[in-house]
Amino acid sequence: MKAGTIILATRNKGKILELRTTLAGFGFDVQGIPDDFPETEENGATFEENALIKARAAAEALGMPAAADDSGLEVDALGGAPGVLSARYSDDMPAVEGESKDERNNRKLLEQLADVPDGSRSARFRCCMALVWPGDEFPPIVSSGAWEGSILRAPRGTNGFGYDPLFLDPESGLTGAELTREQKNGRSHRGQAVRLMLEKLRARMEEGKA
Ligand code: ITT
Repeated sequence: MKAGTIILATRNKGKILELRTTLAGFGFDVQGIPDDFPETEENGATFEENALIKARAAAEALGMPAAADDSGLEVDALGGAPGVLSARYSDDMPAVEGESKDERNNRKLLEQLADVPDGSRSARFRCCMALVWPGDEFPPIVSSGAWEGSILRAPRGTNGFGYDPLFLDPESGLTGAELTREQKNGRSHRGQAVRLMLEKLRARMEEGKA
């Protein structure tokens, strides 16, 4: 396979913004999934299973290589929750009018951690990426990344998406939502995973096996 067209199998606009530049820089023509593409049920037990489920569904339906990311936040004081359920974390809470899903997730996280002292709020973002080809000629490429940090008591910043305003990067002292997109990509779980995926793909292409 040459670095041709690749489907980015996600509906999350934040992920698309972060991944598109890196993939385009590698020479890919990046396409999203069509608006009417059916929702894929993410019933895997791990980030890797869910990334493979999403990428495989798009690759087979659209007949093109597809990359998907499954990611989430693991909070130590919550035993690793919300983990693979990060996107659906606050689905059990009534929505406040005008509140986005990300805002509701963040509100629940702050409520759950209200009594947890500052020194015990460690957390990490994890991301698993899968690149899948249609058919069974080429095996999938899977890569992952992790970004260590801690959870603040109030949101800071307006960049990024999801839990970024509450996630403090210890090296910079800034939240995921205060870092620029380039700074976040340089250190984030997703930045690590996509760079590793591209390294593995480059090695495959050099062997003539992709
Ligand atoms: P797709 O399945 O369509 O890709 P999604 O948003 O449902 O979109 P996931 O199932 O992978 O994606 O859920 C990821 C959850 O973790 C979601 O709530 C995100 O907001 C959060 N998350 C993942 N990466 C993040 C990041 O870099 N910054 C902040 N939050 C992040």
